[in-house]
Amino acid sequence: MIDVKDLVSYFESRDIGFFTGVPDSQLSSFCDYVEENCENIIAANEGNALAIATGYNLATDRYPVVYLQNSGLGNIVNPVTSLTHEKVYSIPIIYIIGWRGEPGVHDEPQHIKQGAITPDLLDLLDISHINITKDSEFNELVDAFENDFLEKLNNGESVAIVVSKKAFKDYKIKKENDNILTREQAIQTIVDHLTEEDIVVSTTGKSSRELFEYREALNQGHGNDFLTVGSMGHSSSIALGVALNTEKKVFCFDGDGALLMHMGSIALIGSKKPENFYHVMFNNSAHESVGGLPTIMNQIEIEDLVLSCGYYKVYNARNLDELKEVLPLFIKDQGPVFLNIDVDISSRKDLGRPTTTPNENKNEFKKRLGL
Ligand SMILES: Cc1ncc(C[n+]2csc(CCOP(=O)(O)OP(=O)(O)O)c2C)c(N)n1
Repeated sequence: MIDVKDLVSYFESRDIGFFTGVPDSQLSSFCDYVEENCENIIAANEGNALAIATGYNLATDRYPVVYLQNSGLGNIVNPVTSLTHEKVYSIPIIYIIGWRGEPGVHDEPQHIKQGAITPDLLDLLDISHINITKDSEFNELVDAFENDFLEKLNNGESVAIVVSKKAFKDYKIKKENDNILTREQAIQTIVDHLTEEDIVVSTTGKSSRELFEYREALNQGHGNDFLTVGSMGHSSSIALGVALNTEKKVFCFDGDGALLMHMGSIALIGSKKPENFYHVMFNNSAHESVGGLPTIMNQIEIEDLVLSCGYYKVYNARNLDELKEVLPLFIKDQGPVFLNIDVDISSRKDLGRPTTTPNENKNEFKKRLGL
């Protein structure tokens, strides 16, 4: 196991002190530590982080650190191949990558393919990498940098530390906001107001897990719900594609981190104006599902943002009473409309995961749409 404090101290001894990325549960000790102690920018998406890191390097000549879950590798492929690669601008980057779906380690379906191709993908991108596991010693990492990586960085190449489960010692900072409603209460309250006809497209992380568990508890089946278990940030675009092709009401259950990740989608929804589109955002201004580090959503005037994109109306709820009051109005309104629900940064410790496969869910969902 590696103490994140030792790793960051080592970086500092080599004049490496700028961090940017998207939080990951497997990297939570590292992410918490740099958030508390270092210059750190939590980016909207991983490509965004890489671009910020590039600007930092251009302006300082120092090596930036970009951290991400391996799901985010897809978001960096374009800026790696067309911006930072040696064949383009040769920007040296140190990546810290959480390895979900590592072969031989049990994980969820959305991580399996990306987990299997992670080392090969890094090879294809010409990013040298070292894997650290719970058995790794700090010295191995230092040796890799001293004997190999620092020289590569000096030549404009990029390097990566690929982090297996439990490779970092625990380090945790407290995260809370002033909200009182839980995301799970909000999800259950909305589901209670939906009809058998209404469709839900839910976002990546615990929102989809909470929705799945509530449908289980109600014995309603899962055919009305498309769970966007991977592809963070895309649930609203999936919902748009569905809404434009069905007469049913389509509810997107979004997270603030997910909405920020691909915020262009709300401009598209606002311009296409599907009248059956109901966008709900569970707003904790945090990436709760992966440890609770902040997003910048609480610095945004959501109403101005969404209305300027072309939505007709924005509703707000800060507690259960307000939610119960606005829900009937929201659901009766003509879309696209938006409901911002302020929720706390918490989830149940014993929250389960979908017990049916993504393909089973997809087939049920399509059947419900009449296919
Ligand atoms: C492209 C990509 N990057 C990162 C992740 C890891 N990840 C899963 S859920 C999540 C946080 C989601 O935050 P938000 O949308 O605000 O929802 P919350 O968990 O707070 O309800 C992250 C970063 C991912 N699945 N995919």
